[in-house]
Amino acid sequence: MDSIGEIEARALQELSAASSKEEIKELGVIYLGRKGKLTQFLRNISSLPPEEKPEAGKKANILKKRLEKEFKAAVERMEAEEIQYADHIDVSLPGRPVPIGTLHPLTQILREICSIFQKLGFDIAEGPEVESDYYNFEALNIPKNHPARDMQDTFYISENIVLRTHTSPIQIRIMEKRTPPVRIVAPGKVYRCDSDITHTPMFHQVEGLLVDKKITFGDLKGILTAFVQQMFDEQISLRFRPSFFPFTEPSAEVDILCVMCRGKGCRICSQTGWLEVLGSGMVHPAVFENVGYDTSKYTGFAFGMGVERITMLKFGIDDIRKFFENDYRFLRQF
Ligand code: 2NL
Repeated sequence: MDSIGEIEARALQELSAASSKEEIKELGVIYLGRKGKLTQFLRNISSLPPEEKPEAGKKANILKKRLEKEFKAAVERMEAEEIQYADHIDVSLPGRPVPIGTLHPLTQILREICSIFQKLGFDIAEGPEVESDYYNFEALNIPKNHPARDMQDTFYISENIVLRTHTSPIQIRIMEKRTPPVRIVAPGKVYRCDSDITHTPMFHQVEGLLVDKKITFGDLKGILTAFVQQMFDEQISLRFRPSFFPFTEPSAEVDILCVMCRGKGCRICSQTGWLEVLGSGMVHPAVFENVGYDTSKYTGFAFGMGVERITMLKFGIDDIRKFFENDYRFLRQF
């Protein structure tokens, strides 16, 4: 049988050579386990000559305590080291996949609208969201008593400063700077003091303007028909329905045959069989006069559409507020 001194020397030497928690645990079994060397030694004490028993028992118990302590300390040192190395990068590991996002459905449709008009020869124009009363209303022939100017409908910053209620001011600013021909689309955020299932205080609009010599209502019909066919479907039925805007005369609303019921009448189209997609008209001479265009030389048409409305029709979305809740489960579907 090994002497207690030999067991001690071997155990400590093997412990100092151990390089993992697992090895240390194995040593624990070899020395302190049920059939371990030290356990065995303690069991064999009974067979020693009586005068050696007390001394051997005492030494063996001291060593048992010491080894237990040393093994425990060694495991703790290993664990501390593991934590220390935990933030070292293992370049051989495969990378964690980063989920790929999608463009917001409104961004997708806004870009698609702009892209169709760019192919038809229009340039993109942008402008400020905080506007003067002049650019937002006055220049557009919207009279002082018009309901759109009411505090109930428009966000006022001060008496003469508003959040733009449409992107028309962009077009006024461009016309002030350039002489015809002008062919632009003006996309952007607009603001109205309104909130329910079909209205949000901020929404998106794309307006368009074409001014040149000899522009007629026929040009308006041609361009807007081409747009609607590319946006929805080549075979779509559409109609131009008389309407009114202070900044166009004559004015027309463009409707498409209801995508849900194909004209039969349903909840989506309020039983009319038709869905309104944009507003349009020949630019009112008063607007041209405000920007210094000669109305005997130039005519033009303009139009405007709500991006949320077009997106809801395209993707079959029934509640405008879903666009702004930023619920990824909703947004990732498009
Ligand atoms: C709609 C209708 C429209 C315009 C916008 C416009 C701009 C200028 C001059 C004349 Cl600078 N008109 N814009 C014209 C007709 C309709 O928008 O339903 N928008 C959502």
